[in-house]
Order: sequence, then C-alpha cells, then structure tokens
Amino acid sequence: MTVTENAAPDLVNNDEHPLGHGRMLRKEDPRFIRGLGKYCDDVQLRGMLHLAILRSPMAHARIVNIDTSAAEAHPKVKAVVTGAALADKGLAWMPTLSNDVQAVLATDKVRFQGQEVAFVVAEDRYAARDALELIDVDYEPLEAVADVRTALAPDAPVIRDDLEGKENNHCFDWETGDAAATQAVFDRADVVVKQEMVYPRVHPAPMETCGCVADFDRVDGGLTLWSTSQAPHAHRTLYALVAGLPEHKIRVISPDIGGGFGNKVPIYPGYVCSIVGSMLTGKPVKWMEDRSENLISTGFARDYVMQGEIAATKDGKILAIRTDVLADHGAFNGTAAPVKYPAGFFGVFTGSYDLEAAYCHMTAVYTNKAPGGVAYACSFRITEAVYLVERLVDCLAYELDVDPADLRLNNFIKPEQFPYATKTGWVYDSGNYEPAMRQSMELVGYADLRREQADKRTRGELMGIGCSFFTEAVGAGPRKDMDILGLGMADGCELRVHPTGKAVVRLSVQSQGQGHETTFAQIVAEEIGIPPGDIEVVHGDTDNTPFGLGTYGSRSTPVSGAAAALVARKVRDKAKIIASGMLEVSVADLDWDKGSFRVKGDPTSSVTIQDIAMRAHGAGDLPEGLEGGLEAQICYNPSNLTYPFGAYICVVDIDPGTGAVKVRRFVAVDDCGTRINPMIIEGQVHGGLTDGVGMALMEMISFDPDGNCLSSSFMDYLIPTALEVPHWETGFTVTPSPHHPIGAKGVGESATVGSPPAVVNAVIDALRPYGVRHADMPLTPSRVWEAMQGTLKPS
Ligand code: MCN
Ligand code: CUN
Repeated sequence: MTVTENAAPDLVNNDEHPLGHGRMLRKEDPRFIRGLGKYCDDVQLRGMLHLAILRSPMAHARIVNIDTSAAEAHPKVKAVVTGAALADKGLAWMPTLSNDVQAVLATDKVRFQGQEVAFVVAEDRYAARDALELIDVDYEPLEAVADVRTALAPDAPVIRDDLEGKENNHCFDWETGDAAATQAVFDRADVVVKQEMVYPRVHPAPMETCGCVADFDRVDGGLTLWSTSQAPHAHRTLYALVAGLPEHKIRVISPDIGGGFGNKVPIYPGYVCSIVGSMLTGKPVKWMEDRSENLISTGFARDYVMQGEIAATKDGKILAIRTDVLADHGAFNGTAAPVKYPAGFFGVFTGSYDLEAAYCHMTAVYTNKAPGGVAYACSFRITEAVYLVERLVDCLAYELDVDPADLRLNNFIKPEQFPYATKTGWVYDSGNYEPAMRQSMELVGYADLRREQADKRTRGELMGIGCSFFTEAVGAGPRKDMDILGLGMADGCELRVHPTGKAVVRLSVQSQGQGHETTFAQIVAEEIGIPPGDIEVVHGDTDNTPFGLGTYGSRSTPVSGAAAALVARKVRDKAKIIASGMLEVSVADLDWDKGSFRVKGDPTSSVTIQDIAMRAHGAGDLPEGLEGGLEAQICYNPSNLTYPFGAYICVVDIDPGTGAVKVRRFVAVDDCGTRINPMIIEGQVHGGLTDGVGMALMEMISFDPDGNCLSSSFMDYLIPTALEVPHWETGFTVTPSPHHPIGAKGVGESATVGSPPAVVNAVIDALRPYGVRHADMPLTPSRVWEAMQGTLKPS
C-alpha cells in the first residue's frame, strides 16, 4: 500500500474517535499545554535538602588533596562528601551499562572536564552551590588526550590506570562481516571509492536536564527515587546491585520527563550521590543539573572517525562496503547497548542494498572526555551506520557521474528477497523500498528540481538536492542474544478491565514525550473495543508496573506495543468464554465485532465487552472452571527486531558569498509498518528531522587540545530553531512487520537516523561546481566556505 499523506491533518475530536488506531489527540496534552505536567523538579517533600556537585575544571589531573572544612562550616550545609568518603563505603565506583566502571566521585584522578569530584547537601539550592566554592581541591595537572587519533600513540598518557594492567588507552576492538570475502570482491571491482568521514560528538540536550529526588526511609529501609530515567526497572536493578539494597525496597518513579533522546538511559553519578546524600542525612535530597552540567558531563552521542570504502561495477552495481572505525568512548565506556553489541547496531552499515560482501573493523579508545556513546536518537549507533553508507553511495554516484537517486533505485534489496539476511548477520523482517523512494521523488518533484538546478548552475547559483535511504533495526531485542548487564530485553504488560468496563494497562516502558498514554490505549482499544479514553495507561513506576527494559532504541512499539496487543488478546479470549456463557452458545459460534461478541448468523444476539466485564466480576455463574475477573499479564520476548525504513530528500540553497546553507525543502517518506497514531508518528518524524538538520549544520561538542569542553552552553552548542528548519513534507508507505502481532515497527528515531546524510548530500551536491566530494559535519558557513576554497582540512 502506498498512500500520500494529507497536508492538512484531519484531527478528530477524541469523543468521536473510532475504537483503536487513528489520528487521536494526545491524552497527555491537556496537562502539558497548561503547564501542569509533573517533572522531577516539581517534586517537593517535607524537609527536602538540595544537592550540588563540584566538577573538575581540568580534563586530566591527579587529585592531591581536597579540603572541605570551609564548606562544612557553612551554616546551611548538612553534608560534604568526597570520593575518599565514598571509597570507604565501597561506593566510589559504579558499573556502566557496558561492563566498564565509572567513578561516582573521583578518588585518584579526574579524567574529563566536568567530572564529579565532591558533593554538598544543603538546605537550599543556592547554599549548596555557594558551598561548592568553599571546597579547595589541589590538582596536579596531567597531559590530556583530547584527539582520538593520538589516543593510541605510544607516548600518550594512560587515562584508565585504575584498570589493572592497563598500559594504553585501548578500549575494545570489534569486527563484523567477512574480511577475506570482502577483499576478494574489492579486488575484482571496477570502481572503488574511499572516503574518510567524521561523525562529530553531539549531545541530545533534552529540554529538561537530568536530576532526581532520593528519599531513603531510615525506619523501613525503603528508598524511593524520582528520577529522569528512560528505564526505571533496569535502573532499580542496578541500584540494588550497586548500593547493596534489597530490590523490593527500592521504588523508582519516572514522572513526566521533558525529553530524553537517549540522554536519560545511563545511570549518572548524580543519582547515586543523591541516594547517598539521603541515606547520610535521613532527609529527601533533590539534585537537578544545570544546562552546562548536562552538556559537559552526561551521555554524548556519535564521535566516530570512519574510513569508508565502497566497491562497484562500472555500470553502478554496488558490490561491497568496508569500513574501519576509530571510536571515541570518552573516559569511561558508558555506551548503552546490548552486551554482545559493543558498537551497538552499527553492523547494519550495509544499508538498504543487496551486497555481495561487507566488513567492518572498529577500534574504540579512551580519551579525556565525558563518557556516553549511544544517546541521541540513534537506535544504537545506526545513525552513524546510515550516515556512512548513504554518504558512500553519494561518493560513488559522484565518481560514476550518475544520478544518486537512480543509483539507489538500482541497488535496493528487492521486495521478494525479504526476510533478507545481510552480510553482517542481520535479518531484515520486511521491506519494499522502491515505492517509498519513488514517492519521495514525486513529492519533491525530483526531475523538475534537477532542471532548476542545472539552470541555476549556469548562473553561478548554488542549489543542492540530497537523497538518503535508510533501514533501521529497532525493538531490542530477542533475549537469546540481547541483554543489558544481564537483563534480558523483554517487556511485561498487564491489563485489567474493571467491572464497569473501564480498563488500566500497565507498561514497563517510560515515555519522555512520545505519547504512550495515547498510543498504548489505542493499541488496547483496537484489540478489545474499549474506547481509548476509557483506558488508563500507567507507566514509569516500578511498584505499579511489570518489569521491562524501558524506552530507547525505538523499542516501545516493537516490544511493549506487542506486549500490549497480546495481553489484550488474552483478555479478549477470556471475555469470549464468558460471552459464550452469557449467550448460551459455544465459543466457536461467536464472532468478534470490535467491542462485542455476536452469535454467528444472529445479529440480534450480542454482548458488549462492558457487559462481559460486569459479568466477570458480578453475580451469576461463569462457565465451568473459569476464575472471576477480567485481567491478564504477559512478558513479551520479541523473535526479531523490526526494520522500519524511509526515503528522504533535502533541497538546499547556499549563499556563494558566505557559505550559509538554507534548507529550502525536506521530504520524508517513512515506513513503520502498521501506523497506530499517524499524528504522533508525524510529530516524531518532525522532531527527528529537526535533530538531523541540527547535526548536519550546526551541532558539535568540541574540545581544545587540553580537553576543555568548548560547547558547554547553548551559546556555543547550537541547536536548531524554527528559523533553521523548513516546513516538513511527509509521506508514508505501510509494509507491516511479519512477526509483530499488529505489524508495527518503531519510528521514534527514524528521522534522526535518516536525515543527516540527506542534508549533507544536498550540500555536497550544491558544491559540485567546486569539485567538492565530501565535507564533515557540522556544515557551518565557515566549513562550507573553506570547502569551496579547497582549504577545508579533515576534522
Ligand atoms: N508509533 C505509532 N505507530 C508506529 C510506531 C510508533 O503510532 N508504527 C508511536 C508510538 O506508539 C509512540 C511513538 O510513535 O507513541 C514512538 O514510538 P516508538 O518508535 O516505539 O519509540 P519509543 O516510544 O520507544 O520512543 C523512543 C524514541 C527514542 S529512542 C528517542 S531517542 C526519542 C524518540 O523516541 N526521544 C524522544 N522520540 C522522542 N520524542 C519526544 N517527544 N521526546 C523524546 O525524548
Ligand atoms: Cu539511541 S537515543 Mo533513544 O535510544 O533513547
């Protein structure tokens, strides 16, 4: 099915909304648009204290001495804690999500600028911050490793001397694909194009920074933690392991969250400090980062230097792709990815093309920079992978002097090849790429634009058209090979229908703005025929929801969405037995008609799901052997990931006098299988496209040679506003996932993954008269200008 989206969304009043999927207004918006959301910083508890963190001003230095006496003497200060004090309790180090360790507070050395060195708990936020100034730290500066390319030099200072026997900055090596087979294909290829490309370090920069309120109850030994967490259940287990607290005594609540984008997946030292602060003082303790703290110390994204190679025949058949990657992991390996995937899902760098061979070798290193390595709408590094392959395809088109859209069309995996096993071991569940590509070309008016461009070139005007086609892998993941720190990536779901036919569904995922309270009610409504307005969605509270791994990697729909559909079907199966008793016919004689069971051939005999709910709880006998009540729970373990895809086309104009890039148009055609709420999908796509334009044109966390972070505020770390982005034009196709119960694939990260190469390809296309084949992001006016002058150096 290929459908073109309505330009003017036909929003419907929720009261009139059909039972299930469709354009329903978000149930959560009335509280958000009135400013009545409840975020961590809105939590106010009696006697609550405030925590502030002292951070290292240096990227690499030995801690010689810390004098906290003046801070302790501050009249409003309740506690001052250093790494040494934590070390006494065995809490100075914590595990990261990648089986590394990270300092909660530095003991021996600081390893990046902004690292946590000490914390103060005081009566108010101002006093806590004032007291930080009173702490005197004596640092002995060490040479810093700020350039990933020199991290493995023999004379480079060793950052992780805390790790036994560590004598260099090597973090890990990883490879995928078949090196020899790929070499053989490269040897016989007519054309080989090589290109180095850097995906710079960027930051998710959610509107709400990270923070928490920790409340340890000394009487019953229970800990309640309100925190900005994308994965409350996984965090609870980790706290239990780190702090040695019994898991049933810990309750993690993720209230409303003001954006996550992956930034709120890891456990940060601030959370652990707050817990310690509350245990020490016996009072609730609140910690909220400011913007600079968020930018300099929390999970960054990307930071890959990629040597790409693509091999093809002279008539444009792509044969193989090979890459060697140098990955900057910062001072601690905090990458959040399934354990067996140290490079996340970068292995899908073969893209949407039918290749004969592929190979990747990666070396990851430590540098004196903040840890992180997955965050920012990446689907576990697929952003980097898609950028690599989509830039390489454009480089090949440049060399062969063919149209980049045609080159893609000629190399796509064909619909009949699905399920398609890639040369790096992924099995794409379903796909039909050509209609999506053709639709994007039609929507944008591709042929006309090429004519316009040719015309403009004769006048010296710079206009570029950039294509990108991506395949994503989302919905981690099958427990047989995916876990995070030993926790399998399955999701629980629980559904209870009350006697009056209203229902509550409890999820293990946690929304940060994706609209789960609406879409999950719609998923259940579609299966069981109760209006979405009558279904309450409970999430983000470990005491009140079943165990599961949380929201990231666009996994909520593929995993928890499947769980919600299946739990509803389980309830419906029970309802059917009750209906058969009520209508005095056998189960086989009943038809389901969304919301009621009807006797086959007798349209007048039926019972509604609401009637059945009352009977399930009410007077009268139920069919033999059936327990009362109408509820169920399940734990869903996906059999595969889902593989959404999309075709994006960007049109830019460049001012030849300044190098400034203007994104004139952007067309995005997405396929996420069955669409639950098209309005929410469009919102997700719009947000992701904005992210992508930001990364392509302006975002970068940069460092000076001493490791000082140069992007610690929104004055220096630029994010796009309404002024920099065009009116988004969207379309869609629907290719359901064959293994997902409702055929849905994830979409939350698609646009961020797919859009940067479209923008970069457009800019490079515009610069063709200057003979430019590549320039690294962010394509700021100065970089574009240098590329035009031929003076741009590799970044
Ligand atoms: N959806 C749908 N039909 C589909 C697929 C999805 O209607 N076929 C809906 C879902 O029901 C859900 C939303 O779209 O309401 C996103 O679903 P999904 O793709 O499953 O992604 P998640 O819910 O798991 O969200 C995570 C994803 C990630 S990983 C990042 S990063 C990101 C993103 O979502 N962070 C966001 N979008 C964000 N949007 C907001 N507002 N804030 C963030 O922090
Ligand atoms: Cu990779 S950012 Mo999202 O997975 O939370």
